[in-house]
Amino acid sequence: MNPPPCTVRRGSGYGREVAVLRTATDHRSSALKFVCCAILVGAMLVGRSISAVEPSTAEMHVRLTPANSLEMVFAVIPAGDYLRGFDTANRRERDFDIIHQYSNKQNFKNETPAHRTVITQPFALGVTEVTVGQFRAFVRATGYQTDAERNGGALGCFPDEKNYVDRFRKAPEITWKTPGFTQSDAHPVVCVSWNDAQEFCGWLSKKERATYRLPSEAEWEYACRAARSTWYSWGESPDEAYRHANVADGALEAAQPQTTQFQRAVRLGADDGDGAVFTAKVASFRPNPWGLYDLHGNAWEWCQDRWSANVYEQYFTGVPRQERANVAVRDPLFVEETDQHKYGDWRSMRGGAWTCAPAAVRASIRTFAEAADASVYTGFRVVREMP
Ligand SMILES: [Ca+2]
Repeated sequence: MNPPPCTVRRGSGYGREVAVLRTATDHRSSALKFVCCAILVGAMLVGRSISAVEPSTAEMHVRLTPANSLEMVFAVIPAGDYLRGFDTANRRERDFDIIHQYSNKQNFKNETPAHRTVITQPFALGVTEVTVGQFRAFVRATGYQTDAERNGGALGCFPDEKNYVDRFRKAPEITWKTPGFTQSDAHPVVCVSWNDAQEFCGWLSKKERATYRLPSEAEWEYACRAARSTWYSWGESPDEAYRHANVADGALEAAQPQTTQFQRAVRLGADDGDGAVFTAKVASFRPNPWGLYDLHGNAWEWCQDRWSANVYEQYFTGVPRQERANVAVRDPLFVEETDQHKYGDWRSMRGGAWTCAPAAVRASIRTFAEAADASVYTGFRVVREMP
């Protein structure tokens, strides 16, 4: 059902992996295959120039599926490879100021080192986050009660609290039905836990006679980037965020003064922003180059992985500096229980939310919460496995 546990290939294995991968993708034209092979051979001859194979992924054809019984549409994401994480190699210090005036390399530690990641199987990813209406269909069919409904509510947003920290606190009245702000059936469901997402996927899998699950972190970032290695799938500029994503903007600041106090990347005037104070209806903004909406912003999205802050560093443990460029990770999915998991089943989330500055909706940003936690800024989208 899920991708196999993470495996790491080192040394010259990278080139062979890519060669197999290209052969396995049979939907591309013969001409393109020829170009890929030529690039690959060329890369091997000159000493494995990883960047040389990157453009081929951008050319991949991404098709959309017909809607399923919940009106969910999926983008069929081809197998391929990409550079996962935050690539510091070509960054200058002033680049960090573009994102956030107080940022430095330490702020990005759990996103580094960037590493070549190979996705060996195509998968279908929901073009939008799961909506309130879709989650309601699940609840109506099953009578399911979410973790928040059973355990004292979700983390809500209380703008009247003077202390910024207290503005986000757990309250029994905060649930996916009543998150504290108005939502239609077309908004992303929030206040749902990782456990709730698992239950939704299990129900949908039986209903549709297909396998639905959360994406791995690696699949999520691969789809988000759509073959781009920039901060965002639209490029490097946070100034363009308002056209592509629902982030903490002027609308939020106008409605809740001081809520955006950590938001210094873009203008916050009353007329500046994406227009959404809280969640926005899914697909309200521009899709990424592979036709996926709201991967940046709107709601944090649960991923299948257990959380590990230093999992990227572990891939490079013991690898000599001169061989670091050869590290390639194949279908990573982190499932180990580390010392941190003594205190809870911590799970990864990606993409940022309506509460986040553009700095926190970058493709490589990572965070986590406990599997039973639910909040007004967290939802999910699902993968449908390919037959
Ligand atoms: Ca917004």
